[in-house]
Amino acid sequence: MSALRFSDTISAALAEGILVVTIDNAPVNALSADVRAGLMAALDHAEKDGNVAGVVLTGAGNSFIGGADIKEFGKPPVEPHLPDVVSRIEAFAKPVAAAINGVALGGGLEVALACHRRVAAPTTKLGLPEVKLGIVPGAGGTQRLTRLTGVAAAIDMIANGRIISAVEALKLGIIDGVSGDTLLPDALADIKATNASSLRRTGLLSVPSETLEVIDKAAADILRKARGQRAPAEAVRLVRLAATVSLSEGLTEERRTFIALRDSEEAASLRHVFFAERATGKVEGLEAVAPRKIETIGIVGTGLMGSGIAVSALNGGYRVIGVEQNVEAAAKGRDRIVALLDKAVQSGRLDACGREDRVSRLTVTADMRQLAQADIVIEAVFDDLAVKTELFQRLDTIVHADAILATNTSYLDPDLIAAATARPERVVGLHFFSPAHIMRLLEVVNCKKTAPDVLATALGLAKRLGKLPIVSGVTEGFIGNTIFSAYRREAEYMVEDGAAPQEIDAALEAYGFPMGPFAVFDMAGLEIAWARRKRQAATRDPSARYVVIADRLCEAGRFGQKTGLGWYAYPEGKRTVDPTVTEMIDVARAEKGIVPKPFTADEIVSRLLKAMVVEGDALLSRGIAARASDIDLVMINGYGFPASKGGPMFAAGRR
Ligand code: T1G
Repeated sequence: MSALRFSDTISAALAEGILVVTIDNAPVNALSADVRAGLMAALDHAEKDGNVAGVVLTGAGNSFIGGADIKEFGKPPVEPHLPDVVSRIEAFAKPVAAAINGVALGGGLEVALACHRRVAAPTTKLGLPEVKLGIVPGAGGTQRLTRLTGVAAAIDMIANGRIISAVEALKLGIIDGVSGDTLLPDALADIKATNASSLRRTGLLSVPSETLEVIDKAAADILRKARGQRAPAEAVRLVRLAATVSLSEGLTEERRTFIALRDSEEAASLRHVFFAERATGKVEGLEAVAPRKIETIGIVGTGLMGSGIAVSALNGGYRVIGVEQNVEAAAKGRDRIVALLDKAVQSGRLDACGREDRVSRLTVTADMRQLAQADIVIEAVFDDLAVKTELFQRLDTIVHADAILATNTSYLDPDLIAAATARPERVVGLHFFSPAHIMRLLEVVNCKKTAPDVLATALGLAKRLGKLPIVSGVTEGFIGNTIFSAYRREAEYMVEDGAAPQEIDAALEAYGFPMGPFAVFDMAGLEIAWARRKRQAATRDPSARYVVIADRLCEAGRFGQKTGLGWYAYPEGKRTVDPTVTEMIDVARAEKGIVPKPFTADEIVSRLLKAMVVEGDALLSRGIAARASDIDLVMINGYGFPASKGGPMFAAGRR
């Protein structure tokens, strides 16, 4: 096959009269300006060369095309624009097929949708995830996908940004075939069998008809979940439009909407989150450090946290040895873990054979010596320094020399735990967030003595567990709880200054939090923070402002939802403003001679943002957090901060 080159990233070769065009733009074959120009040049060549009977597009490496080049957003667009490339493919006189390998996402799937044939490898993933970036497909996705799948399925895929398998794509009519191991030969055979005089142009198909009831239900599901985000709602509108206007009208409206959203605050925030997530695993000095091999994970304590961690580890493909204090507790722990797996099966997240495979890799025992087989042991026992220290000293005598010891402590000082062991360099913190098998966030605590390869191993393990690892230095509360304490403190200051708890909650929910702070405190239980405040009372700075209202709620036995009374009352479980609390707040203000002043929602949000940013800046200057975007990700993934605002550090910078 003679090789042709059309740009830095686009090459081609003629195979039996078919021009096979390869997109090679590492790492994900994003549709950069060079890719777009190269594709146009390849089409020019295919058009003119009489030896070319058809074109096959495919990607080098693990992607067909990973989407438009997100790094180009925010810069002046460069021609040829993607919609022009896509329209040219669809209108091409000779047959064009997509041999889809790896991933076809966003603009990548839009290019494939404009092809006349689509064959995918069995492991291919396809999707239009633009809403996760705060935008909508901008190169025909809402109009062409709908013509293949119908409105309801297109709403589900596009407005949820759902990624699907090749098999599902075949079922939905998005692709024409799934290849065996020979994607390119299958695509060549398919295109050769295509009748060039009656090419199936997706954009010219009519939208399959469906009942309005099915469409309205799909739309309602989305709008309920969208919680004020614009992109999902716009995606629904554009998909529905495809069924009522011509292709060109639909494409024009889609492009207008895409450009408006691309330049929106929400899109800028979500792009920030996208790149922030990919920066977290990059720790200075670890580039050349080889992680240790982890095959077996020991977990001491299979209670709420330990069982969640065990399920995460089983999902990551590891062997898991859970350890409890006695046989009964071990049996209960095992039941707890298996129950979580059964729940995953019931919810359709796990199939029966996946469950069996996980159970086959699980051991729960009262015999701690079995941890000699573990490559890492994670402790999830009672959060008491003596208990954890004594445990690690026992583990020192059991685990093998290269095994890592990880503490899941939330508030204790892991340096003290490490210092009590024979090998402090192998101790690291892994602060999971409950429920540990669901929450992505994992604070990886880099202790004073933690060896670089231990930290590198912990980061690699986190990724295998499907977690979002954020490296934190050692400070009480690490990154998340430190910022959250500042947030809580400022919210209570504002109550003392004149804002009602329900006003603060309403302001934060309007901003995008699923729940305001006082509702969260009531849900988590007020006694936890109360116990910590009592612990710190002796060392608290007497000159620092201190709000007694929460203490008085606890002294009155009002611990939150679980006692039916907290900052709110919960008659029949319904959160309700309680005049008793209003009265307690008035008394507390009067004792300090505070004349309550009103707060607007924007003042409330600004003041809480500022409190988080001041704390975040302090963590950065102390080297506890490596970068501001890490702090954003912790607050988004652990504390409900709306991703559509980008996190506290980003949002404050944009205000
Ligand atoms: N543009 C630019 N860079 C990208 C990129 C993209 N679309 N996707 C990934 N990267 C970079 C990423 O920042 C990282 O860089 C490296 O590639 C590896 O990424 C018109 C407008 C494809 C499934 O939303 O989901 O098309 O850190 O660590 O785990 O309608 O990347 O190495 O410097 O994630 O193997 C739609 C986004 C765009 C897909 C690969 N497409 N990407 O996962 O690698 S909008 C998306 C992903 C659009 C059209 C609209 C994943 C992946 P660095 P990675 P991975």
